[in-house]
Amino acid sequence: QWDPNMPEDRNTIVHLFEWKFSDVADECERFLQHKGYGGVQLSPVNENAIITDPWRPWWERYQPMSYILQTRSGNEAQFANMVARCNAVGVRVYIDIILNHMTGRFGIATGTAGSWADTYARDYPAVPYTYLDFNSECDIYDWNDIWQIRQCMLAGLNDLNQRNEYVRDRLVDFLNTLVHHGVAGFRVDAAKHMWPEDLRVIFNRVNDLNVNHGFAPNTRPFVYQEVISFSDDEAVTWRDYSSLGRVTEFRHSNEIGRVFRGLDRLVWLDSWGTGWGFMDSNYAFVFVDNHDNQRGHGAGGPNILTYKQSREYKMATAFMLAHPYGSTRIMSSFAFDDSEAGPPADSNSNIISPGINADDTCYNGWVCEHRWRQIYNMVGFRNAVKGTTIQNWWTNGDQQIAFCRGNRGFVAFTNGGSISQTMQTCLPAGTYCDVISGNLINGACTGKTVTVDSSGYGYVVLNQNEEDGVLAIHVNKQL
Ligand code: QV4
Ligand code: CA
Repeated sequence: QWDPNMPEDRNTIVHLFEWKFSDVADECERFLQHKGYGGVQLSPVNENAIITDPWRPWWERYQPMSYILQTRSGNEAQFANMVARCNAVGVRVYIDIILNHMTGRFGIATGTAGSWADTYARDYPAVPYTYLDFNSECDIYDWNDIWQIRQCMLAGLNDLNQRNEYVRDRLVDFLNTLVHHGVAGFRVDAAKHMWPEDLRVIFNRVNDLNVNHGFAPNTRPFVYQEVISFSDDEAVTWRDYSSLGRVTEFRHSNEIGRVFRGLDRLVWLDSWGTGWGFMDSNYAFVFVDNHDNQRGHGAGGPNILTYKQSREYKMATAFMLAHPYGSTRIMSSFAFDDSEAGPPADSNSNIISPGINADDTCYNGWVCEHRWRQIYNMVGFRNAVKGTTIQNWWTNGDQQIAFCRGNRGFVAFTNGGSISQTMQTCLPAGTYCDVISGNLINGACTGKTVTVDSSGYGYVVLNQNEEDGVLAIHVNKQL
């Protein structure tokens, strides 16, 4: 389904890429619930092949060995504990599920739960799967050929046959185990490489969400499917999957990067969404970057913004969260130079926990974009303006825009030149704390303020040399 099953006063999933379960649970309790985040996306939770060349790359988790819940993030007991703790504080859990394939082909593989597989023979005794459960041993070389995309091996990964009832049963059992533990939905890896009619059968057999974890009876899992497509003329597009759940909108990621890199003008953002060729908002799952394109995998490219371009990245993220288009996700990365490198780990290759600084940011190699003030405060903004539309769109005709979200929030952006003028904020009279330049702490704003008169007008100052080219105020942060 298309609804993420979050509490009413929450929004946005944060992808805690490669985090350990125990750290995720702590983060739900100590941070995410307080900032209004609605959920976390985890890295794949089922057993993966241990890759040693290169040494323990992040992408080893996309090579399943079995459906045993044991990875470098933790085991089944730790998983169950984490989901329960997050649900208890209203933060939902979404799992990255790999239904399309098993491992690559490199001889005998050993998994993170100790399982064994013969990858050339396609023998995975820990499931068990044999060669009978897979599609052809062809490579995808023609990306205009629907049959190849679905029936051949993506990146040389042994391609499961989802038409096979035995395979369907194994996949449904796996998903039902996750539902039993209290997850709220799934990120469907490589959905483009599976037939929608097979996915429909599989999803329909998954149980309703677990009422013991606070879900209403008959609630279906949220589904967001990874389909990379940039044109509706491609062989496979979002339209093939939107009846099953949401679909990743990679054009959003590419275009928002292009705009905030200054390669397009903010004035054109008035038609953001379908006006830019994107899929309908009700189907769209959006993000500024993801774990692939931030490092040149998947649909990477020069436009993609990451934490490495922090000013532009924060501005793009603020725009995404201020705009009503789509269901939103924030990437939370570990720092990397090498695009293959795995997460911060000790000398025994155990993942190490993020350290937390006094100013909420992270250390130990974790970037924690979701803990940047400008980002988490815009999650709060999105909660405050829920259900409203854009109104009073203003622009200087070039690289400056501002708009209201109903009478609940107001935001201004500059990607060139300073703003200093009276504007219609649509807000009730009062003094508001700009949640980009500061925080409202004990009734005082540590950043800029905007005083709004009884007609909704306020004097907005946003200089081009400020740390961030954004100003955002909303009804929940009034002095
Ligand atoms: C290598 C050769 C192949 C050869 C094969 C032989 O490159 O030509 O056939 O060996 O065995 C890794 C390596 C890759 C290696 C492969 C198999 O990078 O070089 O092939 O393993 O051993 C991630 C990484 C991939 C990685 C994969 C599995 O991005 O590099 O492959 O994990 O470890 C398309 C799809 C889209 C996909 C995207 C990356 O439409 O669905 O490519 N995105 C998702 C995930 C992504 C993940 C996968 C799919 C696969 O977001 O993270 O790939 O689960 O756009
Ligand atoms: Ca396939």
